[in-house]
Amino acid sequence: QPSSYARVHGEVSRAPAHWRRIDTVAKEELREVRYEKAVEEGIAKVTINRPKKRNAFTPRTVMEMSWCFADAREDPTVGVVILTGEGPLAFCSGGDQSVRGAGGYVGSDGIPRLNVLDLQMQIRRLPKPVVAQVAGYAVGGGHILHMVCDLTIAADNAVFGQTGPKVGSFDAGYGSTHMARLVGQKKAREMWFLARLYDAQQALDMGLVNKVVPLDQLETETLAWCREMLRNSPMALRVLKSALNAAEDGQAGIQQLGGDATLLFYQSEEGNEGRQAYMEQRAPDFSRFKRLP
Ligand code: S0N
Repeated sequence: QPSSYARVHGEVSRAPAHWRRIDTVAKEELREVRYEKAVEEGIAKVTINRPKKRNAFTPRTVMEMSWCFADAREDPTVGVVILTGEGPLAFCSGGDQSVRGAGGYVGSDGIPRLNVLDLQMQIRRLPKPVVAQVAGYAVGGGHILHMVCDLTIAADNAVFGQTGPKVGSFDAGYGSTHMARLVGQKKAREMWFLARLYDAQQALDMGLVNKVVPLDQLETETLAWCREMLRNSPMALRVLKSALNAAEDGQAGIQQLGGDATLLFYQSEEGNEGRQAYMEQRAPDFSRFKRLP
């Protein structure tokens, strides 16, 4: 006896799907982003390259950044990633308002997207430090991108702020909640509700950035911070990033931290005893491993 829903809508088809096999996923060229590596040092640099638009991002820009961050994650020679904007005038001015439509930012395929939200999570989950190198404006969605980076080095000409309430947008995710963790609830509400802009010194004073330097020393200073981190234990940095994320990110944060625990366990003798025993079809012998307090 079909349900009343099935009587109205018909039965859901149980026919086999017509699968079309896809053997390659095309590697795309970078048009709106520049990607570089200091290979000998283990530093990757992602540069938003739309200076005429103050490095505003389109869905395409965001996709290109995402491909670069994926590469930096997968490349075991990369230890630190820098995110920056082309030129001295802007780090990033947020979503490109000229391609904003109903439902998001519209790319050449005509599909509206808010894919910068995925990029924010990608940067946050990348198990290597990501450093924002900020000259000029970091506003709107561009301000959020620097906030989700692990560290921010700012030039003395940097300007920070949210413009959303002025242009009819907002970020109620990390853009609000992570900001409040960085600068406190009152200041976060001020930044969002009044949509003012703040200079580099003000940003430093409220804990939004780690260091302010003259514009002509920005890259030198950023590189020095990267090199200092690269001297330290990559696993220690990885687990610390996960732990600091986990305090904010709920189950997703625990999953990241848990993944790091698994990674470490797989590298241990104790973890390998289980695998070895399975492969040798014998009972595992965990008796030699201490139960530490
Ligand atoms: C950055 C500002 C303050 C720079 O002023 P300045 O130096 O006087 O330059 P302008 O003459 O204003 O700009 C130069 C040229 O660049 C164009 N341009 C600049 N910014 C943008 C932009 N964001 N979109 C499109 N074009 C931009 C100017 O039009 C000018 O072009 P020409 O030369 O042809 O006249 C100043 O430019 C400024 O205030 N810009 C706008 C800042 C802004 O409001 N950004 C958008 C804020 N909103 C978002 O970012 C939402 C983002 C988003 O995707 C999102 C959505 C939902 C949930 C989350 C998010 C998220 O981001 O996380």
